[in-house]
Amino acid sequence: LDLCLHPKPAGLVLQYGTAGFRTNAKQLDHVMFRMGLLATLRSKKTEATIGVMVTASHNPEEDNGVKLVDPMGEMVTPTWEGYATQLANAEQEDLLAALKDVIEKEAINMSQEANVFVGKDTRSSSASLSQAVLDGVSALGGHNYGLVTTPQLHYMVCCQNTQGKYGEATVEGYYKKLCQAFIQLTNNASNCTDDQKHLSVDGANGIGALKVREMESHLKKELHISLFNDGSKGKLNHQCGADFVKVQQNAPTGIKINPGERGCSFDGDADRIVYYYIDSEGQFHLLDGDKIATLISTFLKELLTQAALDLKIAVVQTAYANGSSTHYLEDTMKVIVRCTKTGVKHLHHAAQEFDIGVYFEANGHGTVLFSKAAEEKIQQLAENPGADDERKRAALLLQNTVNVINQTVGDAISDMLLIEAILAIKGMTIQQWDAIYSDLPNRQLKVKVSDRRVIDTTDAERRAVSPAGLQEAIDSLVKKYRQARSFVRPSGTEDVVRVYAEAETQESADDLAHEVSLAVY
Ligand code: 16G
Ligand code: ZN
Repeated sequence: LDLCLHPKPAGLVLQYGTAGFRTNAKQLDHVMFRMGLLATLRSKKTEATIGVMVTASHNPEEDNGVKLVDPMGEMVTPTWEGYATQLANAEQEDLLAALKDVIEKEAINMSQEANVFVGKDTRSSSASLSQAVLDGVSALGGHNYGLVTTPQLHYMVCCQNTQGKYGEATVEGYYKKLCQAFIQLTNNASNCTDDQKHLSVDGANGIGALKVREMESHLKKELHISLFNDGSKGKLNHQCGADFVKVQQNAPTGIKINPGERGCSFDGDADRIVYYYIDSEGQFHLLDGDKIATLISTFLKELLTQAALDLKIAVVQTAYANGSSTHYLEDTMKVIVRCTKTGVKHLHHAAQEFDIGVYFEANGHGTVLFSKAAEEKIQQLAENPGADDERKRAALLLQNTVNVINQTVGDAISDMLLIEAILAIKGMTIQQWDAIYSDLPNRQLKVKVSDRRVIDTTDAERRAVSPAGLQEAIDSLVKKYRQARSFVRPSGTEDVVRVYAEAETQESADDLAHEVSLAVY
């Protein structure tokens, strides 16, 4: 193995952040090579298959990034995030020492075999960068999946390490499992018309679009998808995709959608999804991660009641969750709600503590986790010949729900199939779904400061502990408005401080956000 391949530009320092490494693609060649090396070590250490995904998600086409996937398809553990940063930043002459350091600290048996799955998105830089990863995967066991969505790679890593119990570790296997479960679910929606089976999908000109095309034949016409921004002409994430729609609160360009019809947008690596419709007055309505979490948890809770299964269900959110969603979930739905720091790994971890943990970030990243015990109880009931019909029907629906969900990570394709199935089964329109609760008006702002790290937060980022006086200032501003809430936090992906405010009216939310951003300086 030649460590001089893919040399590092001297002095360049990057950080393995919430979303792995992510920056302009030109700066990433050496990082990719070194992540190939690190993934090999991680594989030897865990004696399992490790994933490496080359993507920069919703970032512009010029950027790229890389993320490691641990054996059960989850985000790599924090200690190894630290190793990733150390390896990426070691100057060329120190690389060998940095590698040896990891090997020693983790007592890695270098004669152990390694196996690494590599995937990439559709960015123009992804081909050469994923090749750099493969160059670093010194092990013979490296497997290149080529173009896949981020959640597909997570899924296949999990399948591989559970000896196929979670499914077959191929893209075909993924479509088969999810679509079969989807079709079983929609069999319970017999009076669903063809009109109701129609959905417009904005693929963000990314990998998700390619994969929806690949999947379509498996859907057996149970879902009619009109695909827009399929990558044939437009630029990745440019004026389209889930992040654009969420931030702009507007429809993506390039989509054609009639008043009242459902549309959804994926992000650039298809691990986020948001829904929307345009009403007869031309007004745009967004159904974000909070609305999705509410729909899914309501559905699950109803099924648990019908099945008379005593399983504890919780919804995990972040501080960005709209206050109305939290109220609705706690007060009307009576489910447990937890709040964690921003970033998928925090939500995922919190959701693992319940029988059924539904987690969603407002930006549309989320999934549902079922404990082993919960899956077993559901299965027992579904297969129990003596159970009464209503209970059994509910258990079968729960079983197919488990199978349509990608539990390794938030997945736009899987979430879309689940949402479409729920709407079909409940005979619910997107307007009815939207009307479950009304969002409080809100505003997000970014503030440039000289050093964003001076802001330190607690209570799942809802309160600032430093600099001194900031939280008191926010508290007194919030008191001026009705139903108001506001918080600030340093971004984990950009050199800015983010400000969030919500209040009874849009004007109040805007004013509050503005005033709080002045207090941040
Ligand atoms: C990353 C996170 C996402 C989070 C966002 C926050 C993962 C896979 N992705 O994209 O969950 O919402 O960062 O960005 O964890 P911010 O720190 O800049 O607000
Ligand atoms: Zn993404």
